[in-house]
Amino acid sequence: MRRAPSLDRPCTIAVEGNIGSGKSTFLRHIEKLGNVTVFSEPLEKWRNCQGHNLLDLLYQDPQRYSFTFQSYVQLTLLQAHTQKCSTKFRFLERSIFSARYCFVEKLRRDGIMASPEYSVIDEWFKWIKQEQAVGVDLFVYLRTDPEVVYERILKRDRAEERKVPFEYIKSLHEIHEDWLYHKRLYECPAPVFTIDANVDLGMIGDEYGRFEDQVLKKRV
Ligand code: DGT
Repeated sequence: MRRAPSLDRPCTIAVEGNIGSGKSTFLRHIEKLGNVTVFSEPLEKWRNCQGHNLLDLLYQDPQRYSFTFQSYVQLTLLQAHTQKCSTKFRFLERSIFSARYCFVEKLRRDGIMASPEYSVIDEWFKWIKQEQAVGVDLFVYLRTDPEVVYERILKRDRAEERKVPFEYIKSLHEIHEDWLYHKRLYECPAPVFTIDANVDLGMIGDEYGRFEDQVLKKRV
């Protein structure tokens, strides 16, 4: 059951897309427009949970640490969803929905996350969805080709991601596509605005402008 958004709740927009699709770049642009609050992905929390780099542990030993990682991802994204803000729009980098429907889904399909671990994450997720104010009004999908984001990941050379294989990125792409574009995986709890994010990130202004005209200006 979805909670009805309260009338004074800001319009909540979750920015989604494959690893390296340009979510941070998009959000840095949006932040400059003013009258918005941006909750960036809690990556630094994932890298330092009481001194533990959970992201690194996840990639080093996914069988052992995927449950640990997804538990903390779910908590930190819930914290982002429920943070108060006084602006008309608030933007989230990712959401509990993509964590569950894309990443946990991938771990389950690959048999990396054990079935009881998956069930516990899923029960938490269902409880959060029902009991907490995690409603999203719109998803922005930064749509990319897996080859393009893979190049970007190699180029940015984030230490934890050095061993991520192309196959992983490709199948995460397919899951995002099935969820947000073809809408044939789980539910999509809000409309989706798709942006072509293959364009070089330095020249993506036209795509961003289309979003501002069709979404932000219409709702002011
Ligand atoms: P951007 O700005 O589009 O380049 O975004 P990224 O790539 O900095 O951010 P994101 O969320 O796509 O990924 C950051 C890292 O965290 C990346 O190695 C994938 C990982 N990650 C994010 N969320 C989850 C999750 O729920 N589960 C798993 N297993 N990994 C996740």
